[in-house]
Formats: sequence, structure tokens, C-alpha cells
Amino acid sequence: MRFSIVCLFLFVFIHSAEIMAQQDSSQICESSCCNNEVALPAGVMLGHVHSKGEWMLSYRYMNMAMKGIYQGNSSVTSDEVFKTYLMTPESMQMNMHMLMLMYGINKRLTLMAMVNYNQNTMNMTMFGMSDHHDHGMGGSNIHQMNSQGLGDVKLYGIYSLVNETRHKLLMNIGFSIPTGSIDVLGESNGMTEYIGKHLSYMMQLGSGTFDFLPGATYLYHKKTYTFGVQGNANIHLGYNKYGYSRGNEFTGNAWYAYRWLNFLSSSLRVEYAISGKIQGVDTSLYRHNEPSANTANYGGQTASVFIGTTWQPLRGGLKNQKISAEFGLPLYQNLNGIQSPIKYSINAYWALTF
Ligand SMILES: [Cu+2]
Repeated sequence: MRFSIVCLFLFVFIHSAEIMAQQDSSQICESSCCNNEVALPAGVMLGHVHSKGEWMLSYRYMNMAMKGIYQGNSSVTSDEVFKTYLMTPESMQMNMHMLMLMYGINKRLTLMAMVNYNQNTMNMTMFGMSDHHDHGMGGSNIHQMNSQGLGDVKLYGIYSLVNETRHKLLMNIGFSIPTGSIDVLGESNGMTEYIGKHLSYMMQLGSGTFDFLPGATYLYHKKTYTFGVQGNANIHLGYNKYGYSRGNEFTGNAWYAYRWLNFLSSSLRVEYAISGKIQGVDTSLYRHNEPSANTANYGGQTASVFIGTTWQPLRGGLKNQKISAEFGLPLYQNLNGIQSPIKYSINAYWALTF
């Protein structure tokens, strides 16, 4: 008897505390519902929906720097690479500028269109001219490859399956349209091996195929923090006009974001990505030029950790805007064949809701 009274008391206590907590957050919610939740980290896309008729314009900058040479999960010397290839990678910079537009069809479904502008730079050393063999030739032994232009256009539908104060479950389905060029040629003043010829797969701006992009996000919201997990896949449908298909990718994310002040939050995120080798081959590429010209040197597994911060004013003239940034370092990399490993990543994000 005593036990059941205690139980009843506990139940009423917990239940009313829960109702109070919900009322509390719904009161804040009235003014601007979506702004009330602790923001997603800068590198997480597709983790939210909009209310009916609401628009959002956003810009995301992603930078990835690669340096050195890995075979599997450890570094190898350039001499090792020269056993098979004429050139060896030194470093690479990938810059992606993404412009996104979102629109809430109704309270469950939001559509998103995204267009990318990509800039890639790869530095390589020629066989016989690496530091090891160099006799005072200075920096002239570094050869650079560049590519830039529009990437693939992506269209998404994001559907809210569960939309409670605490728990949110979102599903997204997207398609990538091959607007990015896979015809990028070497510059006339560039490396002789690539003048007027296709640059390697990595330097091309798109996949050349239609791609299927399914994913899901789960969010656990509290007043001051959010815990989230997200999985996204990129499945390349068929082969492109040159007869190859990029390796399918899966990316998993888990993060914790904590709000210190009304307008300021920090996040810690772990990202795991796995991708396959390129299937098929671009027969115009000579695969012994350098590792990225060989389809065997693509794909693998990487795990990275990101720290981030978001500035999101809840009131005032800038309350419809959000700015966030993230810095990431690799924890683990196991790459297929010979590749340049990731050194660091930077994500920056700006959004305007209207
Ligand atoms: Cu949005």
C-alpha cells in the first residue's frame, strides 16, 4: 500500500514536471518555433524542416585540406609511390561553396535545392625531382593542377516523421543531377602529362551520374542541449558517359550541442564516412601518371571529430539569421590504395529565414 502511494506520488510528480517543461518550451516556441532549438553544427545538413510557407536561404563553405601520402592507414614515402607512378601527391585543397534554398510545403514536408561551386587544387612532385633527388632546384619541382566550376545540383525532400517537443525524426530523400563537368582538362601551361587531357577523377567537378541520396536524422532536444544522430548515403545510379561510376558513400554523424547563452551554442561532433572504389574506368586517363588517375586509389574509411560554435540571436533585428563554424581533425583513416590523407576540415555556415 505504502509502496503504491509512493509510486503514485512519483508518477504525478514526474508527469507534472514533464508537462511544465513542455509548456515552458512551447511558450518560448510561439514567437519563433525553429529558432528555439539548439542549433545544428555547421557541417550537418538536412536536419530540420520549416513551417508552412517559410523560406530559408543559406550558404555553406566547406574546406578540406589533404597532405602527405597514405597507403591503407599509415604514411608511405614518395619513393614507394614512384615504384608505380610518375608523380606523387604532396597536398590538396578542396573548397566547396554551397548555396541552398529551402521551402516549407506544409508542417511535415520541406523541399530543398542546392547548387555547389567547387575549387580544387592538387600539388604533385615529379619522379626524379622530389626533395630526395633534388639538387637545389628550390620550389620548382612542385606541379599544380587546378579545377573549378559548378558542381552537381541536388534536390531534396525532408519529411518530419516524428515532431514532438523532445524527439524529432526526419527522413530525407534527394537526387543529384549531373550538372558538374566531368570534362575538365589540364591547362596548357600545366603539367605536360595532362595538357588538353582529362584531369583525374578527383579533380572533376561532378559525378557524371544521377545519384540517389537517402538519409535520416534523429534529434533529442532539451532546453539547453541537443543530441543528434544522422545517416546519409550517396548511391550513384549507373555509369557516366566516360564509363565509370564513383564509389557509393555512407556518412554517419553523432553530435552534442550545448547552449551557453541565449544566442550562443557549442558543439562536438563525430563523423564516420565510408566509400567504395570507382567502378569502371575513364580510358583516356593514363593510370600510372599519379595515384589519383587510378580508380584503385579511391574510397576507404575516415572518422573525424569536429568542434563548432553557433551564433543565433533569438530576438532583435538579426533574429532570423544564424552563423556557425566548425573545425575538424581526423581520428582514423584507412584509405584504399595510395591517397593523400585529410589534415583538417573547416565548415562555415550562414542562414536567413524569411
Ligand atoms: Cu532550413
